[in-house]
Amino acid sequence: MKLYGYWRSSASYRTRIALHLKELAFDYVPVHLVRGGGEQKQADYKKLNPIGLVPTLVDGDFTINQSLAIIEYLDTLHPDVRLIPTDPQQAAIVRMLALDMAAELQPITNLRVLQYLTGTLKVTDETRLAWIHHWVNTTFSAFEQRLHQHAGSCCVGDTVSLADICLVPQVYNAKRFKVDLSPYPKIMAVYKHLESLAAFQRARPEAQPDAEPDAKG
Ligand SMILES: N[C@@H](CCC(=O)N[C@@H](CS)C(=O)NCC(=O)O)C(=O)O
Repeated sequence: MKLYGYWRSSASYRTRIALHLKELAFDYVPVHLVRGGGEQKQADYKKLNPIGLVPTLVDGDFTINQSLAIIEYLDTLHPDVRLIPTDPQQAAIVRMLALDMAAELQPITNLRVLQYLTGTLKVTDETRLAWIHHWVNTTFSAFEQRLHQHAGSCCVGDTVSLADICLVPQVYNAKRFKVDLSPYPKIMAVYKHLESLAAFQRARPEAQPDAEPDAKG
């Protein structure tokens, strides 16, 4: 399998975590999201993903985009380590938490949205940062409450699931943009536990071959 991604992309990060949890071998193909205006927008890459976003998974002659679709595909093919529970209610809770991160928060803090804010709408860097902080805090406040209802050491009980896979990259981003995370002790306790797991460590942005030198470690 081949995974086209970018070290700091949260959707790529999710997919890498899933692949490592399932111990599936893959070749990682970096797509630089900034250099030259963004390789994701070039015609060659758009043959793989017309939306011009990473990640893309290529499995033999099958090509698929959208990290959640990729992860569900892997979960169906390789169910030994289940990322979405079989119990319908538990599965719905896992998907609800995953979508809080992947559908409500990530898209409005994505690179192209931020570039539109500063490039086209000419907002200042300070306003752009205020936008990020506002949406992280709005989503994390609700998520913190959800975790009080559902979490153990992981987002849902003590079993790693798609919810955890979606949470970790958003906490990484929040830290990157220096959001104060002290109001979210439950999120941070779950994050700390997940960070200690080998699959999450292998998937970390800094551990990827395309990580920028000063970020490696
Ligand atoms: N819903 C998509 C989101 C993909 C996405 O937003 N990818 C970002 C990186 S996390 C990207 O490629 N951004 C490039 C850009 O905004 O131009 C998924 O889960 O795969």
